[in-house]
Amino acid sequence: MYTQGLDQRAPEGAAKAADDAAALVAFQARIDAEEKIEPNDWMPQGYRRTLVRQISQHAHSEIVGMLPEGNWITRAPSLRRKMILLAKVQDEGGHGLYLYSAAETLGVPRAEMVEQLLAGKAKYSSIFNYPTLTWADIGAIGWLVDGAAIMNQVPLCRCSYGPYARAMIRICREESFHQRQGYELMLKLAQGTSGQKRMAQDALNRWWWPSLMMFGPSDKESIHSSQNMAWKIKRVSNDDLRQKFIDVTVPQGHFLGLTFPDPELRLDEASGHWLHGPIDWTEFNRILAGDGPCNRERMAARRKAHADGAWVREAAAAHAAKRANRQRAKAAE
Ligand code: BYC
Repeated sequence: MYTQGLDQRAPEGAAKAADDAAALVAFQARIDAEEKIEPNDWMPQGYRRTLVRQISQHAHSEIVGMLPEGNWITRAPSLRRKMILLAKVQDEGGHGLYLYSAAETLGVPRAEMVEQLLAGKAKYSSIFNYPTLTWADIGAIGWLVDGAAIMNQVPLCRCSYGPYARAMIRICREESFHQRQGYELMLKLAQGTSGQKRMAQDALNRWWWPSLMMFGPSDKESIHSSQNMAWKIKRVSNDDLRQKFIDVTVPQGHFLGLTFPDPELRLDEASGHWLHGPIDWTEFNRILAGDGPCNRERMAARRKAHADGAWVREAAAAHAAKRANRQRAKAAE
């Protein structure tokens, strides 16, 4: 949306000269002074690339993330629950749009980002490659997945890149409602019949470990963390955010009367932290490589939705061209 205003004539000699040491020092000084970087400001190519990577992955996650929950809209147990779920899934679509717009300010058209996703070249969050088997999964996703998302995304409201930081403020407000509706759903089930409680426990058993993986590899294995943190794109490390999430979520689970599928989970009195057992990074890596329980199904659904929506995009483009022509003709009168 802002791409027309961007000066993208840098490549060759100019970009090389621009990326010189003095410019880098001045750029880092702006970051250190907590100034926001805006689309037309000079930025190192690596900063631009990192933001495009992260924001587009984030946008794809929101869009692919509509699928597991969308699966339950027609089977929600009451009209109230159906309305809540519809609104939530629609919110996720909106988050995708804000994020694609934020990424476009860096000079990459949305169509190109979508193409990368559909070609299997772009990542999206590992969490959306798990199936939603029962209604309790909708509660578990709101409570755990949106809970983990908020923990990761609140610090992004202070990201050094202005358009991303501003998009995140609105997204976080909506995610907070999502988390609460998920917890309320889990509470209802946990206080319900023994069958409902079993369903809630089963959903927690299946979603707990994948939720912890959402924060990304351990700090030791995270390739981008140190540069991202120096640029203040990322404010808190993967492991620290994961620990914060565990510390907040475990007491919530105990309040529900549920148990966590981790025999090593225990409160360390000295630090006040809940210590957890080892995370199965083999499973995480398999999902990132495209071989999770639902990777193929998710991509097939996105490709079909994209193909089915081609006529809408064509109609919208034709309408926009017609309006622009009309406005031009009017201006020329
Ligand atoms: N899944 O060096 P690292 C939502 C990748 S949607 C897949 O630590 P970084 C919601 C990582 O991209 C929530 N890939 O990277 C929607 C990198 O790969 P590349 C989505 C992952 O960037 C609907 C490599 O592993 N949230 O809330 O410093 C319904 C090395 O990692 C994952 C965001 O996208 C993963 N879990 O840190 C409900 C937040 N973890 O690019 C809810 C924005 C890591 O080198 N993103 N990878 O090929 C971030 O905060 C950061 O990008 C990450 C990773 C913490 C995810």
